[in-house]
Amino acid sequence: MTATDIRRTAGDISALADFGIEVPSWAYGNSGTRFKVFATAGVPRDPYEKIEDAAQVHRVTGAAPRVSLHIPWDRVDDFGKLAAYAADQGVSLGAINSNVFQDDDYKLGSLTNADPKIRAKAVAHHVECVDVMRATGSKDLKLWLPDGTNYAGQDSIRARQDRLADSLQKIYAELDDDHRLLIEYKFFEPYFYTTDIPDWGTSLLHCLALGEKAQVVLDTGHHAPGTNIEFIVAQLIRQGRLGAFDFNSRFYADDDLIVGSADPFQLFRIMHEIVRAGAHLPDSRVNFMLDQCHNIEPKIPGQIRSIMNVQEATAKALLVDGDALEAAQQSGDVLGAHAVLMDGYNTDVRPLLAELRESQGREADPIGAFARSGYLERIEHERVGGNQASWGA
Ligand code: LRH
Ligand code: MN
Ligand code: MN
Repeated sequence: MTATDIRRTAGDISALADFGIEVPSWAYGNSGTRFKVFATAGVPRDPYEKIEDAAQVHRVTGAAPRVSLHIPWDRVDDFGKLAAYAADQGVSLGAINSNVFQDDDYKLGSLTNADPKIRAKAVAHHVECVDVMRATGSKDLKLWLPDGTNYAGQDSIRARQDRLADSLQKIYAELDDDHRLLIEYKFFEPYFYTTDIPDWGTSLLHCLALGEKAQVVLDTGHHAPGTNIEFIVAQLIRQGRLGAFDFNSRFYADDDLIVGSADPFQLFRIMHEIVRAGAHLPDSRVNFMLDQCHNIEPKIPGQIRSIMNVQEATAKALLVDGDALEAAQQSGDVLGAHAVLMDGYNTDVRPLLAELRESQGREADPIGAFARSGYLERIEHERVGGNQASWGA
């Protein structure tokens, strides 16, 4: 998208009609920390019920058309059948997330392990995930690597990077032409003396070595407090390597609370970089995903709120007057440029979003629409014995 195109869209939020946000299957199950997992009535008992819940979020928002799966949490016998069920529910299956953090064999690392047999096992898990993608029609394989070390001298930092590069190459070689390998980074947890992919630079270096189908995932919760995330967004866009977001905010143990809940301005600043670059448009292929759990709040409304927060931040970013901003920036008008940005942020976009939903035949208020649907009461009654669907499953 050129600067002229961006100017034409200023003041117009219609681009939001095609702006989809992917929801995670694990948001609907019980979750918590290693200290406590809270139980909630009516949580899904299997991946089918997770998809049914996710479909409710799309029904009332019109903005959550895909569901990410986590393997093995969402393993089923027939993934084609699961994809068909999703289609019946009005959604599709999105990114396939691998999991190398719940197996004793991976105590000293998975793709980085010094033992070639364990590395081969971790690579084979990703090959299984690629097979799942072929069955579901998913295009993105998402890898978060928990590997790292606890003690100085425990393992060679460089050798671990070499082993990782080698394992990643083997996984990359399995991808189909239209597949992508999305590599996530996280600066902490669980190992924290060294983390093997702690930052966007490390992720990007591996992506550059692999090829164009490898792109970086930016999980908003995976940074040190005070990090300027929008700078990272801008830099990855420049390199054509921003593959996806995991949206959340980092105020509960791991990182997984409702995005934009404590710092909506940060979310706006991120979406401003996205909109300025045209990366919100479907052909940019940036996958905007939520990676969240809802521990003390109701889960489906928690997801709906999250979708609304992303929509509000994006709408405000779309309202920033690109012409005025560029003119102020070019002329060195520091306060003028800042004021243009703040005008976008300070606009109440809720009526515009309500109008958009009504124009799509939906209720203006998605939270109210869900509450009135009776869905929550039904699942609380019908689903007995729902499982912990993420950590420790
Ligand atoms: C790791 C992470 C990663 C996992 C998800 C459950 O903290 O962000 O994306 O797959 O949480
Ligand atoms: Mn994540
Ligand atoms: Mn995380």
